[in-house]
Amino acid sequence: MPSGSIEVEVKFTAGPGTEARLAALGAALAGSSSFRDHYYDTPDLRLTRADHWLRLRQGAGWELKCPPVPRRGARGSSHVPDAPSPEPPTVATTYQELTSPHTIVGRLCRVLGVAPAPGWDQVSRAVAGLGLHEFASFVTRRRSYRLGVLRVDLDQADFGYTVAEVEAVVGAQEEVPAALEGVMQLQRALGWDGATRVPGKMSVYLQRHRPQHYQALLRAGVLAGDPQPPPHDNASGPDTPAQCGPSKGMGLAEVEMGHSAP
Ligand code: V4E
Repeated sequence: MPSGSIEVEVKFTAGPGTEARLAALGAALAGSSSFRDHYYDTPDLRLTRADHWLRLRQGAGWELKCPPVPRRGARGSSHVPDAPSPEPPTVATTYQELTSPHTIVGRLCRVLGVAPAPGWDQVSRAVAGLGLHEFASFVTRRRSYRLGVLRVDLDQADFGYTVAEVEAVVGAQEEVPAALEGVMQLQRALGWDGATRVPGKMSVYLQRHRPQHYQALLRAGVLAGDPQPPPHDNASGPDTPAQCGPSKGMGLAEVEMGHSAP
C-alpha cells in the first residue's frame, strides 16, 4: 500500500505471568529497545483534535498515525478536524502509520487546510513552516514478542505508566477484519477479557501533564471513553489484571493468523 501500513492494535495490562504465557504460546522475544518520542501539534491542537499524531521517534524518524482514509463514498469519507473516524466495534484501534515524508506532509497540509510550500520535502521543514510545537516527549522501554504475524509490545514509559499491546500490521483495509480477529484472540489467550479499554501512554501522559489538552481531546471525542488508571504511579511493575488467568483452551493455532515471521 503506497500511503502506509494499517496498524490494528489493542491495549491491555500485562501481569507477572504475561511473558511466561507468551512463551508457552510459542511467541519469541524479538528484542528490547528504548526510544524517545516527541509529539507535535499546532498551538490550537488541530492535529490531535483530528486524531492525527505526528511524532519524531528516536531511531525511526518521522511518523504520522492517523485514521485510515475511508473509501470514496463511504460514511465520513472526507475527514475533517474534530470529526474522528468511527471507532471499530471493539476496544481495538485501527490507525494508518505514514512514514514517507511526502505523504506525511501532504496529510498534515490537508488536515490543516494549507498548501505544501516549496522545500517541505523534509518533514522538519514542514513542522517549522506550519508552526507546530512539541507537546509531549517521553521515553519508552519496550520488550517485543512475535507470534506469527502478531506482535506484542510490553511498554514502560518514563513518566510511570506501563501498558502492553497486541498489534497486527496489514497493507489494505480489506485485511482489517481478520487482523482484528487475530489481535483479539491473542489478547484473550493472554488472559484479558477483550472488553476492557486500557488507555495508551499518550492518554495518561496528557491527563497528568497536559490536562487542558486532555480535556480538549475528550470534548473532540478523540479520547472519549478512555478509563484512566489510578493516579498512583504504576512504574514499579505491571499491574495484575483481574481478568488474568488461565486461557480457556486457546491454542497456538487459534491465535496465529498466518505464516510465522522469519
Ligand atoms: C494513535 C494515538 C496516539 C499515538 C500513539 O499511539 P500508541 O499506539 O498509543 O503509541 P505507541 O508508542 O504504542 O506506538 P506504536 O509503537 O505502537 O506505533 S495517542 C492516542 N492515539 C489514539 C488512541 C486511542 N484513541 N485509544 C487508544 C487505546 N490508543 C490510541
